[in-house]
Amino acid sequence: MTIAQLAEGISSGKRRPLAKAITLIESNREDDQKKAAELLSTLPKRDDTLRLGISGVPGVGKSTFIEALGNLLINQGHRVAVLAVDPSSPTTGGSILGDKTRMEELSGKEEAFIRPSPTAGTLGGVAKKTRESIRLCEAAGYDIILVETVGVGQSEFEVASMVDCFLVLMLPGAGDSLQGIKRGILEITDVLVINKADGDQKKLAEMAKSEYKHAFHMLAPKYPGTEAAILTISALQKSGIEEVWEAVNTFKQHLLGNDLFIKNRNKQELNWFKRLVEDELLHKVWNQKSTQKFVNELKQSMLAGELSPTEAARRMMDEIS
Ligand SMILES: Nc1nc2c(ncn2[C@@H]2O[C@H](COP(=O)(O)OP(=O)(O)OP(=O)(O)O)[C@@H](O)[C@H]2O)c(=O)[nH]1
Ligand SMILES: [Mg+2]
Repeated sequence: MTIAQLAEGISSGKRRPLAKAITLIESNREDDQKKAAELLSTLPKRDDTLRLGISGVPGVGKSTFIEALGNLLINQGHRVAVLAVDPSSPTTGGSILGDKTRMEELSGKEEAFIRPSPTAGTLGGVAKKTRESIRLCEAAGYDIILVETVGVGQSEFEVASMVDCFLVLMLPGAGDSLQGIKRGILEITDVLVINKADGDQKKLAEMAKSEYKHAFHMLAPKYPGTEAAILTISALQKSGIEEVWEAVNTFKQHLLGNDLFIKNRNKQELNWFKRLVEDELLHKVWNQKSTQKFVNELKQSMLAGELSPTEAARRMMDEIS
């Protein structure tokens, strides 16, 4: 299949070519990477979509929530893609979307596209593929892209930097230990959802809600004029899901109304470009054959106490510039 045929297949909205294209961009082979770049450049860029990040600790109910929200959106006429950024190593085997059983109804629907994350490599590598997969899904006519990530380590920050709206799922009772929640997470959160607000956890969830509210008041808002929305839901009982979607939309309208939506996407794109260049540059600097000998000499001199790191860095810069 040629790239043009693949692009045509994607644009026609078929799932098979889309899946094939994602496999192509996930490949690390150089010729595949070239083809992937060509493919991406032939596909149109869309700004009428919504990229929603969904994060939360293992077991908080991400899959159950995505099943409920995804079905609601499809019933409203949307087409929904679910992608994952999974920082877990292949040895621990924690694949985020491995539990497709929790998304049984959604994964059977024609209007849904669910893609498990690639085998974990470096986080930056997985994130790179996810960014490109978002573009492919949009070109294939999916207007809502859910990017799921497990709330451990750096992955939330990666995901927050590639979506329009960042939603965090929390457990009731977690409010007791607000200190335990990384302040940085609240700073990047647009919508905070306390899940499992059912049965005897209902009261606990309401308490957590007011604690989070208080915590947000102590922070500078992510965007001027808006406050993070805080809601309680039960993903299992499918209650409160519509309200979450309303909160996401209110947030999106705020961005659109203040000309921030596109600005934000542009900013994300330029930041990503900058990071790619920096990564490549660093890789080149440390791995280029011609500088290896020089670097080794500098290291020797430093260890022998003949050269300070500052002076060594200065010489290194002179050498490569
Ligand atoms: N009581 C209650 N249980 C829930 C709710 N949502 C999910 N659960 C249960 O919590 C467990 C974990 O749910 P998942 O949806 O698999 O959670 P997850 O965040 O996707 O978990 P990982 O994929 O392991 O990160 C399951 O047993 C669900 O049935 C809820 O709203 N209320
Ligand atoms: Mg899950």
